[in-house]
Amino acid sequence: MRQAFPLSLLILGLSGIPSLSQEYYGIVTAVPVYRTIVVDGDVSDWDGIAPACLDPSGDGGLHYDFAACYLANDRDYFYFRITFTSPQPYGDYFWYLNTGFDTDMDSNTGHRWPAVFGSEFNIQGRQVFDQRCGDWVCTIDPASEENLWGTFAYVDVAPMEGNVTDVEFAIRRDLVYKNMEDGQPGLSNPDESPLFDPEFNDFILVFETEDETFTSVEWMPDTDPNSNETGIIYTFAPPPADVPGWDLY
Ligand SMILES: [Ca+2]
Ligand SMILES: [Ca+2]
Ligand SMILES: [Ca+2]
Ligand SMILES: [Ca+2]
Repeated sequence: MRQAFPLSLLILGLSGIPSLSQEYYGIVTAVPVYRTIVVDGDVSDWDGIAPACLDPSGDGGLHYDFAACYLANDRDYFYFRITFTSPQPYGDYFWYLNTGFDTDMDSNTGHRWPAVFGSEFNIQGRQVFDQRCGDWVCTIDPASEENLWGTFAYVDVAPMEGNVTDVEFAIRRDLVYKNMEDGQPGLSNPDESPLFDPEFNDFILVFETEDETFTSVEWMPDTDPNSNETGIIYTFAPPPADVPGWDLY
């Protein structure tokens, strides 16, 4: 069940002055950005887009320390970019870094994280995992290297090799919970419902990294010290208004 987000939090998020990283904690509201991004590892196409969140240095996990993230969308894709505090080996240890999506904006549904956050799906590397049942991966078949660890869809990611400061991602807005053509991985609920419900225009995402025991170490945004909440509210930006067509006259 999707819940309306408490108005007080929305007001807090909107009134925050996005100048100091200390202010990016708890629930953060991103400014919607309509832009098409090429996922090629070159971040020049993000020029002029302000960070949706900044993060302190030194609070990272085993391999990764978040510094910032950037968000955008066009008609077909949601794009995000993670910036690390220094060059870090994204493609070599991506299973220590997760991006969770709370698409019903209800922290009590989906997979409950150590923070107050309930994700319906999660992205790790190029892989997308169904978490609507509450488990880490909602599959019938046990996860294995052969069944791609429960992956049911892929996103575009670059770069996937070397030490990098920035990683670009693109996920199709029309993805559905559906088994792949080869039958993998055996989703427990392949109901073909959309990941991003077209009835709603917004969702919450969070970035997380872990230590060597896969224990959550850092979050972006940092959790609210009082409520343990975290997440960035993103609302899909509409396409730029069409220039009035002279052919109408
Ligand atoms: Ca690019
Ligand atoms: Ca950090
Ligand atoms: Ca949820
Ligand atoms: Ca952090």
